[in-house]
Amino acid sequence: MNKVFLGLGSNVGDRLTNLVKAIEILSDKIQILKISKIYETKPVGVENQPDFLNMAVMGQTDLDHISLFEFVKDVEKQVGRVYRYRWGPREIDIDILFFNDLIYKSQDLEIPHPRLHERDFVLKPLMDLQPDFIHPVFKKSVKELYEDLK
Ligand code: PH2
Ligand code: MG
Ligand code: MG
Repeated sequence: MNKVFLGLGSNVGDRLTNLVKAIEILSDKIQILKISKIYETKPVGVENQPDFLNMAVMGQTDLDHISLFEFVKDVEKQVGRVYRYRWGPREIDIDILFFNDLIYKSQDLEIPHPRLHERDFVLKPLMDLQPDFIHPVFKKSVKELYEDLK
C-alpha cells in the first residue's frame, strides 16, 4: 500500500459540493484515512479570481504514482473541471502532494508537489493531517515548513 497526501481546491460553482464529490470518487481507489478542515483562502498567483476552498486528504492506495496521477485527472474531469488558463479559476483541482517518500519528476508530474512548501493553503491543511511527515527533498517536517513560511 502506498501512502498519499492530496491537496484539493475549488473556486468555481458550488465549491463545497465539488470537494465532496471529488472525495467520493477518489474513495473508489483510495482508502481515505484522514481529512483536513476546509479553509477559505485568497487566490495565490493570479489574484483577480474568486476565493478558494482548500483542503487535504491522507489515504492509502494500491495505485502506483503514474496510475494515481491518471486517476486524479479523471476525477477532476468527472467533477466537471473546465480548463481556462494557467492558475485560473477551476471547479476542482486535485494535486498529489506526497506519495510515500517518493521523489519523482517528469514532464507533467512532479512529486512532492514543487510548490507545496511556498503555499499556506497547502501547508495549513497538511498540518491537520500529519505535522511530523518529512518532506523527502527538504528533509524537514510539514510543521517546520509551515513555520518557515510564517
Ligand atoms: N491553486 C492554484 C493557484 N492559486 N490559490 C489558492 N488560494 N488556492 C488554490 O488552490 C490555488 C491558488 C493553482 O493550482
Ligand atoms: Mg494546484
Ligand atoms: Mg493541479
